[in-house]
Amino acid sequence: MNATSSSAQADRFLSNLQYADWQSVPTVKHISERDFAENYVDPTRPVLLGGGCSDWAACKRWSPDYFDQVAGYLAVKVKTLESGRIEVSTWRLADYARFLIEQAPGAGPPSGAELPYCHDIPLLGMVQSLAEDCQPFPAAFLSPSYRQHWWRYSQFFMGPVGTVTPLHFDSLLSHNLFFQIYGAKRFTIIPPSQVVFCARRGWRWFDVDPEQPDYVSFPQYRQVTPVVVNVSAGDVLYMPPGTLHHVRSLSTSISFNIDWHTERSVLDALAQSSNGMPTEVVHYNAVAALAVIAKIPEAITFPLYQPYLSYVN
Ligand SMILES: O=C(O)CCC(=O)C(=O)O
Ligand SMILES: [Fe+2]
Repeated sequence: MNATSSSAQADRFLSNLQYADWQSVPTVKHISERDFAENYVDPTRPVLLGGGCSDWAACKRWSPDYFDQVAGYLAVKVKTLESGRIEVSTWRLADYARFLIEQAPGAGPPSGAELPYCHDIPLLGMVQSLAEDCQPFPAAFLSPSYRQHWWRYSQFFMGPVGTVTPLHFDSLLSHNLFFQIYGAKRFTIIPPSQVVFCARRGWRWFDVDPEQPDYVSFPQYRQVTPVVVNVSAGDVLYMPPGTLHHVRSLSTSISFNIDWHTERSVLDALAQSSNGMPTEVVHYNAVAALAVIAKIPEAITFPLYQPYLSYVN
């Protein structure tokens, strides 16, 4: 695809997705489900829920060593996120935990795109006791069809200091609730309205590095207003659909997220189906619409949705 057709595609994407053009991320300490829905989810504004999950047993228990103990036998996918491509290898979780424990004191290299990162795996759906560590869980923050088995929809991240997830938005154009359990991460986030200035590549990745923008190659990036949010253990970050995010681990880190749709977000996402959205993503969004809008039972929709949780794109 040449530069002109790629930016024309991004323009169509931009004009269809009419989400808030926020310039800051407030931190709130206590928030009701109604406040969360009315002030953040409905108007598509990000928010940091400071200490939002700090009471969970997970925040006391989880560490690389804990995962060795509770699920060391599991084989997990580990990624290296090189610019432009994702390499995947399989590790025993015990070996990966050992790697983290041995690696931690050395603090790792400053730029970690080549570090092995246990990234985006549905671990809470595989080990039941992990969800029990996350109580009281704010299930009412999610749409009703996700609440009963929220852990099935979660994606887990564990990695060393210095790992980087390059700039992207989440494939389904879903809402994202991100739980930081151990260690800290630095998010650089950009509203979806600025997507056209960030050198989009394919469906959801971007060539600009927000930590060191190359203004010669990407002069339009000067118009972007990135917001840096430090997310510490016990914090919860909410990102609205289409938020561009670049994520750096500031220490050894353990986190998980839940991508979920509302009626509006899934319809908005389906409206992007002809704008370069991969066929698989159209499929998973259609399944989400069956659950969220048509209220088709989870027993039917979840088996159709589940492959999304292992889908690398
Ligand atoms: O924590 C990371 O490295 C990436 C997180 C992310 O991209 C997400 O939650 O969607
Ligand atoms: Fe993401």
